[in-house]
Amino acid sequence: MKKTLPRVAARSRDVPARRLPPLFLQVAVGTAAAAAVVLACVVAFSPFAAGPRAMLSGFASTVPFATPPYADPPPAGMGWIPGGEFSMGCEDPRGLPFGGPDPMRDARPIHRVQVSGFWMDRTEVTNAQFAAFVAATDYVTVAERAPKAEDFPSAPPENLIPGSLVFTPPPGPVPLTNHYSWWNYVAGADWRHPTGPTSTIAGNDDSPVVQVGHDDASAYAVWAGKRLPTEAEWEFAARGGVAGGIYPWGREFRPAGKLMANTWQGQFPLQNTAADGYVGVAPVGRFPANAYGLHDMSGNVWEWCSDWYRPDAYAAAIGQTTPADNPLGPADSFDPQEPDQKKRVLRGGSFLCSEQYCARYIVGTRGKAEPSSGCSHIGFRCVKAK
Ligand SMILES: [Ca+2]
Repeated sequence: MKKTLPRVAARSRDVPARRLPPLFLQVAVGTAAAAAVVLACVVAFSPFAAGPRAMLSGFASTVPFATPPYADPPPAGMGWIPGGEFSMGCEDPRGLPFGGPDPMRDARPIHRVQVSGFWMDRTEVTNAQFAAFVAATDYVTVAERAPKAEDFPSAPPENLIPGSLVFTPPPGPVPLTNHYSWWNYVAGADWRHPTGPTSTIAGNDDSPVVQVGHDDASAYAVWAGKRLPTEAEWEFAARGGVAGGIYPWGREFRPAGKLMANTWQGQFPLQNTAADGYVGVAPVGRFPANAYGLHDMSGNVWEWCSDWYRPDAYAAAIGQTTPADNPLGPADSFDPQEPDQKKRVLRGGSFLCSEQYCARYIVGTRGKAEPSSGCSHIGFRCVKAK
């Protein structure tokens, strides 16, 4: 696939940005919207939907498997996720407190899925963990490699320089319709220098590694004897056995006034008041774990999943009579917002998520990014399964 220069680059510096940030404002696809209506009915009256209705329409009870963990002792730093049958997807959150402006149409229809048991990293992969991988393998991340001229035929050679995308607050208010207003391609930004060549990860061993593309995350996972989670595994784990939760911890964004995840407070993208204690990434595990012992499944950094992204991916569930069994996602990718870019799924939102713009700290929502896209708010965690 021929890669293209981003609009901002073509307009200003003509820097080749092979790494596009995930798009948060998603456009409804007519077929997907229609499918949502159809399957909402299918699920609501499904004969295989287990248990009583949950509070939200479309969701039925989570039925965990009784399969015991297969490894003894447990893999270090990982929690056992029993697997089971659950309702996957997200209702339209608009109108909810902190629900944000997006209908999240790509997260419907809500449908039944089952996943087998697996181990999952309790936290996002840290700088120290990624450094151990690089030390052992001499791996060079995508952001550290010079873009190839054949991928960017219109770019002048002097612009084919390694770098990555860095969140940069604009100097003043900007429309929230153009995310390039707050994303800059920064030469020399990489996982060791997350916000640019003069930045460092020294002293931040326990912070999540960022500026890693999907290939980088996959390479780490192979080295660690693990793999990236499927989108279904990720959501099952994030829900913690609770059906129809809005967040990994429940249905209130701030239970008893307590902030439960590293998100954005203040006017996005100008000012983060850091009411949760952090302007940017937080060290992993600083916020409460969900019922499966997993930290930061909402917020902090986005997490790569193995699935290709399509906004209509869940339409495959229309007419299903049994739960989708360990789904791997669609066979290919298509994003109508950027049809020339293949995308992989991201989950969980990041420290940039705000009710004014993104709100993808909501547990069933979906993100996406071009696989070579390193960003200062994208990381990952791994799973281990038989
Ligand atoms: Ca996260």
